[in-house]
Amino acid sequence: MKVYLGLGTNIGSKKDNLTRAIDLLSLALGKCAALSQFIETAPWGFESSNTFLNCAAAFDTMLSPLELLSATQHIEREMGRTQKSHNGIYHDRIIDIDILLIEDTVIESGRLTVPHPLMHKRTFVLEPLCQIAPDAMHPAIGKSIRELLEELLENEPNITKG
Ligand code: PH2
Ligand code: MG
Ligand code: MG
Repeated sequence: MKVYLGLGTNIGSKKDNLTRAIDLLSLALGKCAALSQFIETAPWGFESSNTFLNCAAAFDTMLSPLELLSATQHIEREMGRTQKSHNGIYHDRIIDIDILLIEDTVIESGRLTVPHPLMHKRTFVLEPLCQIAPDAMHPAIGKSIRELLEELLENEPNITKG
């Protein structure tokens, strides 16, 4: 099935970090079916002097949602990620891999929430995702990625980054 992931990094060699993560994800998940541009964004939700590089990617995978979560977390650790975000407290990171969409699946379990609960509020997620999947539907909100991005930009016309 097709899954959409959001990737972000704001320390180290950011371009290399995203490229390495995509390579490792292809090995663990299956073929990378689409990759957005890498876009520079301002830190959202926390203060840092390190800007982000974000992208979105689609993979064709046979993994179950929880296997997918384990694989992404394993790659984050393998690449040297130490601190995880908790209760909206964010930290600088070498790599963050977030599960955005898994086809039209809706999951709310202790370990995993899909679609990603904040994706529709974040231009750093929707902009790259819209490059590769403008017509993909958010199964809980019932709107396409393009519609969600347009709404977000209308509501926050001055915020083009982050
Ligand atoms: N990720 C966060 C919090 N804030 N800001 C930007 N620009 N890019 C991110 O990937 C990002 C963020 C939580 O994971
Ligand atoms: Mg994240
Ligand atoms: Mg994360």
